[in-house]
Amino acid sequence: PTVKVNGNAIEATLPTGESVSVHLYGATVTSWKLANGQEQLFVSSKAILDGSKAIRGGIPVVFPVFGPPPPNHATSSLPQHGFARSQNWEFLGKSSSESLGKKDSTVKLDFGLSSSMLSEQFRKAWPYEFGLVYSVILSPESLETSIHVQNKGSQPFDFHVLLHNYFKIPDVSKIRVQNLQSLTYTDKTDNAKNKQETSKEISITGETDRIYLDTDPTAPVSITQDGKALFSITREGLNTVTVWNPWVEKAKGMSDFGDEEYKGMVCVEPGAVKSWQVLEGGDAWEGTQTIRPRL
Ligand code: TA6
Repeated sequence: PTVKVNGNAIEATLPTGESVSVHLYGATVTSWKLANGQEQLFVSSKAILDGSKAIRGGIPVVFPVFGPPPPNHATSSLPQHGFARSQNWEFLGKSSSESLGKKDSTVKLDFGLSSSMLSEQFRKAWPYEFGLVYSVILSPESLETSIHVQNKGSQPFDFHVLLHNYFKIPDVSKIRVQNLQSLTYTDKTDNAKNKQETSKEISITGETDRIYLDTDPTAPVSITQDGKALFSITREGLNTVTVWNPWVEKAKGMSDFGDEEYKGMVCVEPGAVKSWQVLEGGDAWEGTQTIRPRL
């Protein structure tokens, strides 16, 4: 694999042609291309990449809180979705390994964010000693991203984590999201009411913002078109899956998102956001997603 630094992004290309690009701002994966050069992730044409706002697209890392922080909580004065996606991470290095017996066929990029790197504002808002290591692993068969959370202090802290995948799709009216049937979900477009998913596949016909709870992480959640999987996601340690499309009105309301762009994207976001993960001082926690593209 070749790995190069391009401004504040790290780019890796496999001998087989696949490539990935990771912005140090938020350790946000902003591009994942298959060997045929086809881009798999959606990044808005109006995304802000100068570090003044979370990148609208790719795979933002959400930590330590998902959504608007609750009142009377350690995260209360953090911005929506926490600080991880809005801080510069450091590139810790690369390693390559083999997959399916082929030497050097995959590449792993590691990124770090620790409490000492936080802005004064965020450190004051959430004064815990922590260390995050985010690994991005590219192979010809998949893109895997994994977040390792370490509590480096003596006090326990609680957190959410979520990998906010923006998938690039040809036409939102033609895709379905499969394998969430019979799960309970929180419907953010309907006063956060909890509902049962009765259909075998979900179509997107309007603003959609649902947090599926207690998923079987080994059951692939798939985004399909005409019965073929465009993406399949399995997880470890991430037992919620959020499905989001802003649709017309919310798209118009986002300055870093084109009015029509909702038609070419869908977010399917593995996370651990049903309840607070509690991490005792000195302990660590890890969550991983593996995304398999249409091959
Ligand atoms: O993806 C779920 C969600 O929480 C939506 O409710 C919407 O707010 C989205 O995240 C984007 O949030 P952002 O803060 O990036 O505009």
